[in-house]
Amino acid sequence: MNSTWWHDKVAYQIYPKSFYDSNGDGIGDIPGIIARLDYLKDLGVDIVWLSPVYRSPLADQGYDISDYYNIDPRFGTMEDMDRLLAEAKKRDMYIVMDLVVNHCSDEHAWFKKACEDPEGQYGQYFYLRRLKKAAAPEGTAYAVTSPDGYVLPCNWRSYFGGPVWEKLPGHEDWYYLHVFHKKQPDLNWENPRVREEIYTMINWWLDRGLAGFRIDAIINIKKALPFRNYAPDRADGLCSIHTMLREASGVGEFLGEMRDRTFAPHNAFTVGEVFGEKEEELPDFIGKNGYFSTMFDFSEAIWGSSPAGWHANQGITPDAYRSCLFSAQKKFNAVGFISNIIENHDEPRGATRYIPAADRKQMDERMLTTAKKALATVYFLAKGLPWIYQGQEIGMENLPLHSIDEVDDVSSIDAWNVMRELGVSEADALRAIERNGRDNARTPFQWSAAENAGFTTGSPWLRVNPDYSQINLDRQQPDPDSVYNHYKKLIALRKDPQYRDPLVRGSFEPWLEDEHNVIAYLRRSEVPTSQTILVISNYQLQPRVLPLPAPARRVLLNNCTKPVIQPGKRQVSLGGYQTLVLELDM
Ligand code: TEU
Ligand code: CA
Repeated sequence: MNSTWWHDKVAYQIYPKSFYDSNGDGIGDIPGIIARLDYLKDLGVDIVWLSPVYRSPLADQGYDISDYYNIDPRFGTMEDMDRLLAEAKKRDMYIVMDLVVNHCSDEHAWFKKACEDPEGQYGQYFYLRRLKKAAAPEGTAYAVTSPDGYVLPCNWRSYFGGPVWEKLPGHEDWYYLHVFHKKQPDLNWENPRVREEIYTMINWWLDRGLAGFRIDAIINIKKALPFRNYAPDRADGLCSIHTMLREASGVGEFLGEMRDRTFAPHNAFTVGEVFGEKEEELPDFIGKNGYFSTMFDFSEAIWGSSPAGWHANQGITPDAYRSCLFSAQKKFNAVGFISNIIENHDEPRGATRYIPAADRKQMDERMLTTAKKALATVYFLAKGLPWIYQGQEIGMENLPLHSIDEVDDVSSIDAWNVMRELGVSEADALRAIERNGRDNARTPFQWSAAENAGFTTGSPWLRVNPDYSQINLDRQQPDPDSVYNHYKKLIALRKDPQYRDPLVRGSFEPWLEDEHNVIAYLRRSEVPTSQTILVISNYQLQPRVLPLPAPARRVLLNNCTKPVIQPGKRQVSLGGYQTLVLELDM
C-alpha cells in the first residue's frame, strides 16, 4: 500500500500473556500493557503489535480464536481494549492486532454448527470431507488411512505433526482439515461467504481505532485443490505442507480482495507473516499498491533448519547471518520496505541464536553485553522497519531445560516426538528444543530482580528464565552502558532529524562483504543533502584493523568504551565485537 507514514517509526511486538500481569493470576493482560505504555513510549516505540488477545481456548496460545469480536477474559475486557486504543492514541502510538484467519478454533460457533450439520451452510466454512473405508482407488499413490481405516483425501502433514485430517466431532466418516493444531480447523477461503465474514470483522476492528494488523500464516489460505497426495518425506508416509504450498497458486486474488475491501479504505498499516513467497510475486505483496504495507524478512530465522528434525538444524554463523541480511536487502530494495527482526514469539532469543556459542563460552558479562549491542546495531539500522520483540531490548536469552515436562509449546512437543521416534537421545532432543523451541521467547518479561522478575505477584503461567536476577530492566535502566540503553540510543539515532534521511530512506550498500566475521554497510542519501553513514561491526572476539571507504567525520554510536577515530585516516581499529556507526566524509 502506498502510504509511508510508518517508514520512520519503530515497532514493538508484545506477547500479552508474558508481558505484564496486572491482577496476579499469573497471566499477562491488557491492563498490564496499559500500565507499561509509558515505558514503551519512553523507549521510543511507535507501533505496537499484540499477539492475539481474542477469546480463545489457548490451545496454540491465542492463535486459535473462538470469537473474533471478543477479548479473552484472561486478557481483559473489550473496555480494556478500547482504553488501550485511547491511551495509545494519546501518546501518538499505534496498536496493531494479530489477524489469524487461515483458521479459527474448533470452539468457534461456526465450527460447532458445522459439526451439527456438515452438509449445511457452515459445513462450507471449512474443508470437510465424507470419507470411505474402501481401499484407495487404483492409481492413487501414497494414500494414507486413519487408524480406523478411512482413506484420507491427502497425505499432508500438519505443522504441529500428524495428518492434517481429523475426525469431525460427533461423526464417524466426516473429517476436517487443519494445517496447524487439530484445534485450529482451516477456514475455506474459496467460499465467498467466509471471505465476507472476515472482511466484516476486519472493518469492525479498524473502525474501532485499530491502526492495522499483523497477518498470521497468510500463505496457507490458498490450498492446492483438488486434494492429492505427494511423495512422502518421512517414515510417517506424510509430506510437508510446503510441498503443497509450492503448487498452490492464486493466493493473490484473495489478498487483493482483502486489501481493497478492508485495509486500503482505512489506510491501515499491515505486516504480513509471509513464508515461501514466490520471488516474482514480491511486488504484488509489498510494492506500490501491494497487498500489505510491509512483510517480515525471515531469511535468517529459517537459515539452517532441516526437514529431518530439530536435532539436525544448523547453528547460524556470523557470515551466514550477514549473507541472509544482505541478500534480503538486495531482494527487497527495489520492491518495497521490509520489516527487520531478530526475534518473535516463534523464534529462539536473538542474543542466543546470533552470537556464536563458541564465542559466548569465552565471554565475560561485559563482552556479552558488547556482543548483544553489536547484533542490535547491525539489524536495526538496515533498511526497513525495525521491530523489537519484548525482552529483546534487555538482551533476554534462551531458557535452559531439564525435562520435556517443562515444555508448553505444541510445536516443541511435536519436534520432541519426531526426534525420539528417529532415535535421537533424550539429552540431544532436549538440547535441540533449547536451541529452537518457542518457549524461549515466551517466558515472562524480566522487569526486575524481584520475585518472578516483577512480572506477576501470583504464579507465572510459564517459568521465568532463572537468569532474571542478572538480566532485568531495573538493573539496566540506570546503567548507561546497558543493552537497554543501547536500544534507546539506536531508536533515538534513527529518529534524529539530522540522520533520518540516510537511516530511514537512504540506500543500503554492503561494505567488506567478503571479510570473515565483519558485518558492515553504508546507508546513503542524496536528498536533501548527500550524507553517508557507515555501520561497521567486528563480529568476533579477536580485535582487528579494518579499512574505511572514507575518513570518519563523527562517531554517532559506539557499543563499547574503547575510543576509535583517528582524524583523516581511512582505517579503524576495532576490539572484539566492537561496532560503530560513523558519519563519513564523502
Ligand atoms: O506461525 C506460522 C508458521 O508458519 C509456523 O509454522 C511457525 O513457523 C511455527 O510456529 C514455528 O514452529 C504463525 C504464528 O506466528 C504461530 O505462533 C502460530 O502457531 C501459527 O501461525 C498458527 O496460527
Ligand atoms: Ca492477569
